[in-house]
Amino acid sequence: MSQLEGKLGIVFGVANKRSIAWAIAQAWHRAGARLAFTYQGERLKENVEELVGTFGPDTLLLPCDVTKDEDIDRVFAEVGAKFGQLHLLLHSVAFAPKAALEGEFINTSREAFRISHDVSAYSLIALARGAAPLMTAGGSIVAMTYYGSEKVVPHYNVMGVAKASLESSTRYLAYDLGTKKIRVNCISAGPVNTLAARGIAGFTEMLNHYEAHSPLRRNVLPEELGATGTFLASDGAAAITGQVLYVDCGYQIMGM
Ligand code: NAD
Ligand code: 0WE
Repeated sequence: MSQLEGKLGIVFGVANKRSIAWAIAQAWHRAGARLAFTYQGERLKENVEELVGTFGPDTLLLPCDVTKDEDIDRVFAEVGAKFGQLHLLLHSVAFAPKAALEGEFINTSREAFRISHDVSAYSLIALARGAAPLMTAGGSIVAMTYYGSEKVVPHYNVMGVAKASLESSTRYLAYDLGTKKIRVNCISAGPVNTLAARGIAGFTEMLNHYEAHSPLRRNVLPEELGATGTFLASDGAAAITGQVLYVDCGYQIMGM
């Protein structure tokens, strides 16, 4: 019951109670981990404060825009001061300008490409570099990805290309950090109705499509992403690194 007893972790990407990051954070917390959290900016502060408060009044909560090196530096300085060490890091952050997810991929602007890759892929490298010096007893870094990285999902567009970069970065980071016993893996989730999904035209149809065509004939539940996140963070996954684990009710195996 206490797979993560004594582990110290940091979570990036909680926006509200529907966030995948919140589902995984709750699972990590229930498994015994002590967690710090970051939020993107003032707009989300109150929301995240309220959620994180349920883990106790002294839960470390810091602002962090992952496109700002100074924010990242400050976060790891403060986590180092408070925890002294770190075992777990969750990367559950993605963003592409809305217009890039609406039109055709061929019209992706240089700026939309840059922003998508900076927020959704480069940030994993920067966060891993910040966390590694604190992961002195080894660690587990988990990032969230999606199938649109390997197959064309209409309108996912530049986010698919950024997720391909995130998954490849996971492998290169796993190689660099392996000697320090730090593992780096991705969870590729099937569609989940979160803030990031809500604005997407046709998202309900996508949920229906997975329900009709995935081997398990249903959609993934947030608590199932939490359970996989806990497994990857645990010593049961001690020999697993550089992988993309599909938690999608089997959808990814289908050819038709
Ligand atoms: P969400 O909106 O709850 O989470 C996205 C998070 O990214 C938010 O907390 C937001 O504040 C953060 N973020 C965006 N730009 C940022 C920046 N510059 N600095 C710091 N934080 C920033 O939505 P979610 O669906 O929980 O998404 C979490 C992750 O899961 C993303 O990587 C997403 O690609 C991935 N994912 C989502 C689904 C899905 O269907 N919802 C499926 C597979 C993978
Ligand atoms: O990774 C994602 C979505 C990430 C995302 C969502 C938004 C919406 C609001 C990134 N940037 C933005 N920018 C915004 O302005 N998913 C896996 C969910 C998702 O998004 C899709 C999907 C799926 C699935 C977009 C098109 C098609 C399918």
